[in-house]
This record gives sequence, C-alpha cells and structure tokens, in this order.
Amino acid sequence: MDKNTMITLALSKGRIFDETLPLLAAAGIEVLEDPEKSRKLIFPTTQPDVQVVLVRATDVPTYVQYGGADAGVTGKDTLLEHGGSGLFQPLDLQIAKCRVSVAVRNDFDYEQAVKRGARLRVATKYTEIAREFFANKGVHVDLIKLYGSMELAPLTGLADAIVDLVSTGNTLKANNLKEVEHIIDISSHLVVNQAALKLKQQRLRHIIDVFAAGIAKNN
Ligand code: PRT
Ligand code: MG
Repeated sequence: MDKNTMITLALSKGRIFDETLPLLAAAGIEVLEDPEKSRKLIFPTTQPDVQVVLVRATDVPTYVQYGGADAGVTGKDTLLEHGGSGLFQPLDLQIAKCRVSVAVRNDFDYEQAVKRGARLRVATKYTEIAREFFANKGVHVDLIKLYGSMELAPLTGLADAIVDLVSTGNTLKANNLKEVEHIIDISSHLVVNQAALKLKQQRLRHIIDVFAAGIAKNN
C-alpha cells in the first residue's frame, strides 16, 4: 500500500506491545499474528491501512522522528534520553509504569558519600537523566554508559551507583542493592511524527481520541 495512505505504528516487543494491544483493540485494530511466535518485523492488522512495526524500545522515538513510523509507543525514560525532537507527544498512556532510581550496594553509605562531596562513579543506560539529576543535586559524577545489566556494575566494582528502572524492586533485592533516590516516575507515551500528523490528520486524530478514551476507562 502507498506510504501516504498506510498508518505505521512503531512498538517494541514485550511489555509495551502487550500493554498497547488493548488500546489498539479499542480502536478496532488487531495485530494478525503473535510477534513472539514470528520472526517478522512488519505486522498487518485487521485494518488494511494500519500496520505495526517492531523495533528496539530505544529506537521507537527515532523511527517516529524520521517518519519510519507515523506514531509509536515509548517509555518516558526513552523519550527523555532521546530528547523528543520532531515528536508530538499527545498522550500519557499510563502503561508500563515504573520509576527511574539511584541504587547502590547494601553496604555502601550513599548519604555519607554525598555529604562529604565524594565524586561518584555512576553506571547507567540513562546518561541524560542521570547527568541532569546529579547536576541539580550538586553531586559530581563520572558517568559510565552501559547498555544492559546495570545491576552488575556496583557488584563488580565498576561503579558506586547505578541509575536504572525499578518496578517491584525484586531485581535490586536479588542483587543485594538498595534504592537510595527516586528520580522520576515513568509510564509509556504515544508519540506522533509532526509531519504525519498534518498529512494523515484525520486518522491519526481518531487513534489519539480512541486511545485517550481507553486510558480514561483503565484508570
Ligand atoms: O530489553 P531491550 O534491551 O530490548 O530494551 P528495553 O529494556 O529498553 O525494553 P523493555 O521492553 O524491557 O522496556 C521497555 C520499557 O518498559 C522501558 O523503557 C520502560 O519505560 C518500561 N518498563 C516498565 C520497564 C520496567 N517497567 C522494568 N521493570 N523496563 C524495564 N524494567 C526492568 C528494569 O530495567 C530492571 O532490570 O526490570 C527490572 C526491574 O524490575 P523489578 O520489578 O525487579 O524492579
Ligand atoms: Mg529489557
């Protein structure tokens, strides 16, 4: 189908896909195949002019920014790191909720380290969020960029602290880590390409409206 009539939605596998499905269903959009059981990256839906593309969670804002997708669903954490340029952010979908926190080893005295003005080594995937948080707090940090398994950094001596997502807290507990700062609450947002919003206004507006009604119902 013509790129100008097709609506492409970017989602990531896992919790964002799973938690977006009910909102799509409310808009009459059902994905025709289970992505967990398929190697495909593009999925047709029950609406011939709507397709879903599956990308890495951190790539969703980039796809939408450059028009590889017309709209997408992405965590606020990912959006803050991306910066949000070129993206219209009409809705907080109130799904995939968690928080960004600072965590250290159980035996590390974080308060004391901050009080005496120590320079902290902080490992994180969230360098922008961490940089801003510690700058506002007046704490000097050396940021170490990681792409996964942040919890390992304090245990191996790579870092004093991590900045990571926490939901139940079980992962921290299982690794003898404790949460010492709650930086920001996170949920997933609908993002829309600004040019697409003008070109395909009617249909994108419809999706935004139905999603909005779905959130109201869920909360
Ligand atoms: O896994 P991959 O590297 O492909 O990408 P990703 O980790 O960015 O994707 P995914 O699907 O894991 O996460 C997508 C989005 O879901 C994130 O950007 C968040 O906005 C949101 N989300 C909500 C979470 C969590 N809750 C969450 N608990 N993302 C990750 N976690 C991880 C967290 O990083 C930690 O390792 O779960 C662990 C902590 O969980 P608890 O319950 O043990 O505290
Ligand atoms: Mg993950």
